[in-house]
Amino acid sequence: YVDKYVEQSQALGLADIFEVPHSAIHMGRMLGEGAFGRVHEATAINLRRMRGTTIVAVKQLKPNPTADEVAEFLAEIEMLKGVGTHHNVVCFLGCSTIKAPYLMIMEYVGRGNLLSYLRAVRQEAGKLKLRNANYTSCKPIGRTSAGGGSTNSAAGLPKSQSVNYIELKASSQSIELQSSENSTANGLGPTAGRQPIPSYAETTYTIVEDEEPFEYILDNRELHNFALQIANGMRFLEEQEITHRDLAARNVLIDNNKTLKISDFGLSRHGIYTNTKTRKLPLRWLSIEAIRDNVYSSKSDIWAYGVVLWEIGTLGASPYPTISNSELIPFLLAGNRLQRPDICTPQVYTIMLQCWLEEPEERPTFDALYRVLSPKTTYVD
Ligand code: ACK
Repeated sequence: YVDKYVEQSQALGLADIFEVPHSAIHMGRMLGEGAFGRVHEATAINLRRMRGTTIVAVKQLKPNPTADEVAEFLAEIEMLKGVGTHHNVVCFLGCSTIKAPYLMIMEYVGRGNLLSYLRAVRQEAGKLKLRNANYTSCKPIGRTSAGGGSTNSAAGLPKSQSVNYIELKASSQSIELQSSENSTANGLGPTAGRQPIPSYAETTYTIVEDEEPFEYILDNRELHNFALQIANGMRFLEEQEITHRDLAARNVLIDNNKTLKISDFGLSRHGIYTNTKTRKLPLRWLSIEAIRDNVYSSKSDIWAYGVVLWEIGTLGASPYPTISNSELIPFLLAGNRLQRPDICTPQVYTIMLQCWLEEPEERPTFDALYRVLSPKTTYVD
């Protein structure tokens, strides 16, 4: 697909092979809005290594972005150019960065984010007792037209994603924080003891979606597999010393084959990173040293991964529902952690607790977690 402007820019070294002309992108419906941008379904013509028309997802900034937001978006695109491909990481396909609106073109992941998926399952399964029930419903649960942000308020869950991101001042130790969101979900308690063998509870629920082969199933093997897939994608990033910094169920996508893909690299950086700006950050997914000292590493991603395991175990609850933002650090420093979700075995809870160890170096690596969670591993009690 020839666009003279892009060709000339490439010839002059002002654009690279990833550059795609706007004329090659036909924007479709909006899929949703994140904290930092909006995502549309689109068709792209003759992408690099993809002749013909491809359905893609296109991320762009919200209207009237600040200079900082533009710089961060372009930095995210630059970062993605260097990330190789992995089946558990959303594939970067190209970008438009010569002319505004700047676009990031990604592989289209058909079933939206994992948080919405878990909450859809919970909404159905929640009508029943959570244990020892077989459940089949023919009620269709489709992808919401503009997923992401709005979720079911019936479950007492937040309506807006933006509540997950709190403005944190980089230099300040005593951080002024907004009041916390409310949620009716699980309460909190002190840390529990450690035991081996990871898994979720054994009960199986099947929620069948009408007309399509895609099923909203809730069973321990599937939840376990979710945990494994996310560890696998993160292991790939860890290997390249990329710190994601915003790992959360809302930033993991699910496709028609139940393959999970880590997305939203908006905050990602190479190596250990000290935040020097005031920016919106996902407080309740952050480790102690990330909140207190602004230091991010694969070990703070590991902390966030522990919270994602908890989100899976609670079918999409919001973390620390009874704790205000300003209470969170004292709460964590006193040794308190999120409580074991009902459908988590003590074994998988042990992994969470290891992810939430105060000393970053004592936390496991993603590689170790992947191996622990891998079905090939045998455990001895
Ligand atoms: O649940 P969703 O539809 O899945 O709502 C969010 C929304 O955009 C804001 O992040 C969706 N989204 C993000 N990236 C992609 C992608 N690569 N493919 C499909 N949907 C995406 C996400």
